[in-house]
Amino acid sequence: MGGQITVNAIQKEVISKFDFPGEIVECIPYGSGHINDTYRLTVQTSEGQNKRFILQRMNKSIFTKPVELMENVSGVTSWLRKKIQENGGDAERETLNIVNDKENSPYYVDSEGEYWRVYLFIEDATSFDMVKDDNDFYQSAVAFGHFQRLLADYPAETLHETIVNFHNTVDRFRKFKEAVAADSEGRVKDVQDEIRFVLDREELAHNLCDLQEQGEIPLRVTHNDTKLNNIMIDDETGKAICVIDLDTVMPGLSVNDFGDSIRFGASTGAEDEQDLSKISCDLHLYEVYTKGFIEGCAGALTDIELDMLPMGAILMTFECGMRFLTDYLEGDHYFKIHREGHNLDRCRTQFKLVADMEEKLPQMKAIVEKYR
Ligand code: ADP
Ligand code: GN1
Ligand code: MG
Repeated sequence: MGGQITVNAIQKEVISKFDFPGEIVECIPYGSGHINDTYRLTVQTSEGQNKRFILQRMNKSIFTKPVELMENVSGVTSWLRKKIQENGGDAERETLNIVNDKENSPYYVDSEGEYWRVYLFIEDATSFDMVKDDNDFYQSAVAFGHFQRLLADYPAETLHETIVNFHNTVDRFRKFKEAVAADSEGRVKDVQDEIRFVLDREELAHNLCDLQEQGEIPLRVTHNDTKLNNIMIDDETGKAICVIDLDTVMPGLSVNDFGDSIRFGASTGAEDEQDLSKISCDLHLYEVYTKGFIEGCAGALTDIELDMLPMGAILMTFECGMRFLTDYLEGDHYFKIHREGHNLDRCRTQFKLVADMEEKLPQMKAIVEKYR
């Protein structure tokens, strides 16, 4: 193993269980995901070429059934690979590629019982934490819409529900109230305004769940975590080439996939911005995404889905803010934090966005009308 890297004993063990094509010369923490521990590995081949890989320790306390999760990822990536090849695409860059371990398993369980996986690194492409130009955002919208279309006939009954009730906003509301009642960290007294913001919106929390229960809105195979940094944009062409982070691909609502992208990408500030005066929903970016998503879905969306797109944006933002606040109240066990109060900062940006979108709802609806 090369001298420039420091890997701990467990990482050394894990790396030794995969057949990398040379010597490991670098292993660094990578990306800004909130859930898994992600590393970028660089391997030098005997010809002196560098090859890179993503090494991830899956978050077992969140994804409690990692074997089932990897069954989903294997199934979905094989399905996508076939479709990409049929369309003459490059399956090494346009979907995630799992690298099996030496025993031909898609994951390795280390001596401490943690689950690891390796993906080919998607080269010459970037995952962004903020929209840098309209085209990137438009392309990501087309790609997320297209992703849903590619999976439209996927046998949904074979997918495991990797996180039960993941976007069940009513259930999230219930869990939030439990966290407030328990007040395990004594933080309730400091966040009265934020708690009130949630409690005032109990009816809102029901909106899409009720439609789903009544069978008014279809369950589809969706991504469920469509933030901008879960898509790779080609450095040269500016096209969104690959949808990544497939851990939550499950039956879900297309409006939630739309909404989660708006929540993250159409905000004028970062998800954890502390200066709330910088946070609002940029209606221009909202329009850019709406156009791209409707095009990417290519006629697959029903009238009710189209009607509910703006509500999806409000609800995903509300739900996410509520999840950040719940985690803050429970002591920050779920989302990775990098500073004191990080989840509270994240919650506040989400609620600022919700309030702004509530005001802008008529304009958001009018924009959907323009493209349907
Ligand atoms: P998390 O669930 O923690 O968000 P992700 O699977 O999204 O984990 O990975 C975190 C980050 O690592 C991504 O946002 C992206 O920047 C990078 N990443 C993940 N997979 C790849 C890949 N195959 N090629 C290049 N970068 C990747
Ligand atoms: C998490 O894994 P990542 O960082 O792409 C979370 C999403 C949240 C998002 C908020 C499995 O996404 O649901 O919307 O953080 N993923 C999981 O940024 O909970
Ligand atoms: Mg991610």
